[in-house]
Amino acid sequence: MLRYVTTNPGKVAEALQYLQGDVEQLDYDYTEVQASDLGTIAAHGAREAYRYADEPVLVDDAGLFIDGFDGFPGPYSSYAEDTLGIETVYRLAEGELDEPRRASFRCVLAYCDGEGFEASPDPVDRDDRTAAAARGAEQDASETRALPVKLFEGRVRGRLVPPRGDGGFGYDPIFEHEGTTFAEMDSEEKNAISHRGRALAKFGEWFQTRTE
Ligand code: ITT
Ligand code: NA
Repeated sequence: MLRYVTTNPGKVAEALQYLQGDVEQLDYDYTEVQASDLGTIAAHGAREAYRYADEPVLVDDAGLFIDGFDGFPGPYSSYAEDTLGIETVYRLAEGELDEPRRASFRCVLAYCDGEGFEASPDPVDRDDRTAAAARGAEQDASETRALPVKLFEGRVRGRLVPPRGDGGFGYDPIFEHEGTTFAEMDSEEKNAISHRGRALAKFGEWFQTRTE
């Protein structure tokens, strides 16, 4: 069973809607390494999550990249949401940037199934994340680097607007694409055009040929 690794129920709703039945959430908070690109963070997370789960995993790292802020908050989007909140992120953009306040959402999916990798023989207690993390940290670094990971990226362009809509999650209410905010779409509509939907489409295509 493929595990969609995230602590974010909003992502799960979209991934399950898209992948339909072949996937289950793994609510595992992998270490987010400090890096300026989502791919590095996701790849690292996928290796760690695979070691933890010992099952095929798909890690989803996403963020909002504001053009006029040189891509900020980007990989720090989660931190900016927790500390400032999305309304303040919008107001900062409104105060500093002229219209249209262009931005993109990006999503990188990282797949790892341990191919070419011998998993640790001792079983991982799934209820003990600290022990699992400690065990992970003890793994030899070269062995970790050898774990193959496949990346799939999706992007969507839009502009920042005052918050509208009750759907979606995160920055969706302040991100408008062709006149509609992502929070004004249901998950099917959002998936059809979103960064995550595009990444999921690429993954789905590849995964299907792989399992045929
Ligand atoms: P996991 O790492 O456990 O998956 P997270 O919510 O921390 O959950 P990210 O680090 O990828 O996930 O998220 C970065 C931020 O971007 C966070 O504040 C999310 O709410 C936001 N975000 C991610 N995808 C989004 C989307 O499709 N629409 C709006 N905001 C999104
Ligand atoms: Na995260």
